[in-house]
Amino acid sequence: MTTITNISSICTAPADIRLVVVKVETSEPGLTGLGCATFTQRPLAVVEAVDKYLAPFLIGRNVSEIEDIYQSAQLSSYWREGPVLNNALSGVDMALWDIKGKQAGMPVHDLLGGKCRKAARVYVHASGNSIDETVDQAQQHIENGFTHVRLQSAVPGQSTYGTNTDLHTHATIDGPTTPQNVFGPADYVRLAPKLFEVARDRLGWEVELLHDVHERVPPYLAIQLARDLEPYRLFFYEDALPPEEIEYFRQMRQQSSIPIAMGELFVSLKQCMPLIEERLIDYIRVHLSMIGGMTPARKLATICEAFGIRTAWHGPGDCSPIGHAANLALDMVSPNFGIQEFTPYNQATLDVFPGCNNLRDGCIWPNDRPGWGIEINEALAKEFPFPDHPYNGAWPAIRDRDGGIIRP
Ligand code: GCO
Ligand code: MG
Repeated sequence: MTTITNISSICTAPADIRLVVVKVETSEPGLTGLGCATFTQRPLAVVEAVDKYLAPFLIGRNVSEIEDIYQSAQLSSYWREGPVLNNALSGVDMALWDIKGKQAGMPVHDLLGGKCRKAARVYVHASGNSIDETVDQAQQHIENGFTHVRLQSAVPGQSTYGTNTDLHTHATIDGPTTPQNVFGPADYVRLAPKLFEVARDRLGWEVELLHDVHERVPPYLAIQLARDLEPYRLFFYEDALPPEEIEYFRQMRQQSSIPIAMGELFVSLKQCMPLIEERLIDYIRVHLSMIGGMTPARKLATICEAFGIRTAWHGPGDCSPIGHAANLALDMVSPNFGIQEFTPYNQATLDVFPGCNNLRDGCIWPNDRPGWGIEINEALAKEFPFPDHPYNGAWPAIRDRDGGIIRP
């Protein structure tokens, strides 16, 4: 029997974004696994949960019992779920899938039933401080072979998600509201249709365009914008409402034919169920480590398949290459795959994580090596310590012109 002998967390930021990767060591010499546990706004809380709670609970367990380890570890705190505990659990869970793959000599997608496509088509981000800047960048992506591009453009003088004006790092949380952290939902909702009008004009109708609202507007404006964007034939309309307002998807569905993608703020599989059961969305886009890892995510993929909902797993920069590999494994095996969000790696990330999946022809390709097929160079990882971050990673408040909080 192969057992868990050690569980530890590796903190690294090769792209200046704080990543947490969990390493599980086993009684078999040289056999280790890696899992993504990245909650970039609260990484040290996750590290504590791994080191102080999961490690003592799980050392000695049989590595083969992934499902039972998942269930028992989750219930070991009695109160469960939430992004901190889920990320900690995901780190261990993904590492165990990596280990199982290495034991079997198979990539994880083979353990899950085998590929039903050769690669996963991705969407990338175009963002700018003006509409023209955004569309120029989209043009570049298209020239580089991408077929799906998400467009975000800043409202002049305001902090707007997905653009350079979205100042996660330098707005002050209790200082005066500066132009940088002001956001007017109505201004943004007026601008976004113009962005897509220009984009269709300049880019044509072949390219697939996407947009992320980042849960920043009240429900009635999210519904209005859905209708206003309809003529531009978006591939999907992303995270229009926060998890607290999901009942409004019913009205959005009735009033607009725009394809709806939702889920990056969800922190459990069960939270997704009302939207799935009523077929209120077209794409599920949870962040795998935020719902607890591969074990719940593969169930979610299958549940969605039964309801005709496609997958679009969250793939931002604050997801380690191990997390991206887990996304890709599901993309490979899911008949209901829709699209994969992807943030191209910088050179430092490629160096720290040898084996990163390959980006080519607008798709990511698995490397077909056992497990995730990705290693970590721990010595090099240490050369990219967490950057200093205002409030140690907490996000600054985004405020309406009157000073009221905007609730993403
Ligand atoms: C996306 C997301 C991200 C999140 C980030 C939060 O669609 O990729 O909205 O950009 O904001 O993951 O840490
Ligand atoms: Mg998003």
